[in-house]
Amino acid sequence: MNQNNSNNLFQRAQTLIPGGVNSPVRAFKAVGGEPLFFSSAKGAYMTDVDENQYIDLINSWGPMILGHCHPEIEQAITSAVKKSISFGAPTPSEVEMAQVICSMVPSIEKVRMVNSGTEATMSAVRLARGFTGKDKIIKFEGCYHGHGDSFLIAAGSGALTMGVPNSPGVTSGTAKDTLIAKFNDLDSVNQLVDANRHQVAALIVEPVAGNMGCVLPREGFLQGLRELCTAEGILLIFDEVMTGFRVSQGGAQQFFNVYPDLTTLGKIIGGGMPVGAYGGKKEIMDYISPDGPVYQAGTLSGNPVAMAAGLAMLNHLRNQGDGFYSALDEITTYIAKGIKRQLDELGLPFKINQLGSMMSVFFTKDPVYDFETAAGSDAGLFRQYFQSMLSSGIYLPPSQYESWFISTAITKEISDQILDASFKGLQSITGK
Ligand code: KE4
Repeated sequence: MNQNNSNNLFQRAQTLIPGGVNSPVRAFKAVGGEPLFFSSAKGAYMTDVDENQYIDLINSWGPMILGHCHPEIEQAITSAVKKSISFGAPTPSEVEMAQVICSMVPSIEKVRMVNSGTEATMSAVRLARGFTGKDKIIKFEGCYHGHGDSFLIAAGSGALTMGVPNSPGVTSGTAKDTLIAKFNDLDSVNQLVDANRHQVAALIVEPVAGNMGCVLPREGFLQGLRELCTAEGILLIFDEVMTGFRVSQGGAQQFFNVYPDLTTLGKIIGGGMPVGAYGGKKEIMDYISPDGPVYQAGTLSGNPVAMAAGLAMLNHLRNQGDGFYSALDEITTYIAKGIKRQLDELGLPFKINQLGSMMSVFFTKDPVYDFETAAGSDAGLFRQYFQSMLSSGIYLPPSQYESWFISTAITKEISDQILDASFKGLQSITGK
């Protein structure tokens, strides 16, 4: 495929932007080659600056669950922007957005809007520390909660992809207050709690991990965290930036019937615009300024154009009912089963993890249930698979440590194109 314009843009971008990208994972470092620059997108497709068209299985890392430029989202943005772009003052759309989020996410009684998932998780942890008066937090190896200092210890996603799960620049003073447990391992959490009794403010977890590739919670794991946190006076934070409105209308907490004290949200709630949020029990949320002492603020928080996009998205999801999520699960299962058949036939080692419209293909013979088993997969094989799919016009996440995201724009016909490209690529890799 001709990539000349992308390559020229990348050369220029690297003289102006660190690594030529505004988020590291976009740089294709883990899969080789140079990143593509895109000019337009519609439905299941994105078109790059060389007029190559791709079926998109990243969907902006989750937000585009309805596919690109859905008419309802587009309409909401264009009509909102005719009235105002930003006030920096309260607006009706923020009240409506808070109402919709509180009505859809079971554990949220009050919610504060911010501008990214990172802001949401940073704020939720500060709130937990302020509310409990305790300093330490527990996170899980391989989970990613944005680039806040407290989280860049054993972090997943781009931090892992770039080989810096423990980022320079995070002070030892900060790092000492972040304790690392193993995903799906309740004993590892108990050991940390025992060794840091009465010092742990919060435990933050991706209820379905998406940042070491897609890794599901084992039966009883989330419930076990809930019971442990309740018993120990530790606030349980579900980081649902990725899973919120993705795995069910009420997110992973509704899907698994386990309810946290605080929830962080992002991605889908902005409909593609920069939006994050954190919310939870009234008694905790009332600890946030201006009613409470814990400070958090934002110039563009609740921006009216972003709220319009987010409201259009959430109202669409709310009006769809459960059939919406079972249809997404069905098409994702169709793709996963098709790739499974191909890998079985060609004799490659693999595990496919999937929940609803999140999935990952790991090239390993062992089950993948935490960071260590995810890291045991063959990244070189993934790299070949990624490049073969890209050359066939299928745009996968450029890292083994990312989840694929299926949108409602992916029809059965498009799924068959994905499977054809997959089989062609796997045959070229295996020479069969
Ligand atoms: P943002 O600050 O990127 O909006 O959200 C951070 C975040 C928080 N929590 C979870 C569970 C997340 O998955 C994320 C961000 N996800 C990555 C994709 N794995 C964003 C892509 C990127 O970093 O470019």
